[in-house]
Amino acid sequence: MTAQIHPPDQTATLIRPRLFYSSGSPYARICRMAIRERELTNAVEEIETTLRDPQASVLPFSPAGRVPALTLPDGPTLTETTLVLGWLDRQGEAPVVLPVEDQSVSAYGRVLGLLDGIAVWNRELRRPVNERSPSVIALEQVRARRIADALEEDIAKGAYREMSGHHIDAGYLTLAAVLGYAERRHTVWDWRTGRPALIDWFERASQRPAFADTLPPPSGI
Ligand SMILES: N[C@@H](CCC(=O)N[C@@H](CS)C(=O)NCC(=O)O)C(=O)O
Repeated sequence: MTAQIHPPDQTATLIRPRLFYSSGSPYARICRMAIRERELTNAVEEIETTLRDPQASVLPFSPAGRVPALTLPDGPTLTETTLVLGWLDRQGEAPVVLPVEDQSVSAYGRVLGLLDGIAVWNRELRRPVNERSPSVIALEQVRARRIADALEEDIAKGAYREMSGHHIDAGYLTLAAVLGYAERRHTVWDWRTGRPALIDWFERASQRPAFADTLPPPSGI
């Protein structure tokens, strides 16, 4: 079904920005958690779309057909998680989530690198068995282990922590999204063994309402 962007009985000023998402997407979840953390739930409408589907409701707005995609009332559609977070940061009064300080920018990039790798690994596992690439899977397993080991040290040293006022940044949101994804949609990855700091971090992050409100459905992988 195609989403209608200009209902005839509404003026453009009444139409809210629309965030296309899928419930299983960790990238879209980063933005959905940011919307909740920054108290923008009334300002942005969330629309679920299918993916990899010629009928997907996001496709008329973004030829990439990926989520997140944020369609603005005056026309353009923003894609790519970091760019969508940048737009969300320009709304409302709450502290921004995109970091500017070098250490925090580095921390955000590190977990994005983990998420990108897990996404590739997961995509392989969704293929028919005879179409999977063992070498791609092996590479991504090693990458994930390497990054998770680094994160274990980072967290023990105090990275990815809440800031004053319980505010969190994009690195925090992305780490919550990637571990949340591993928990329910990529359980083949045993990220817990030997990583007590990461386990403890995830337990605390899971208690945030924005996390609990955006849980992805289990995928069986
Ligand atoms: N680089 C993009 C990645 C987004 C992405 O890959 N989203 C996945 C869902 S987790 C998607 O829409 N996949 C559909 C497809 O590949 O056609 C971002 O940062 O937002």
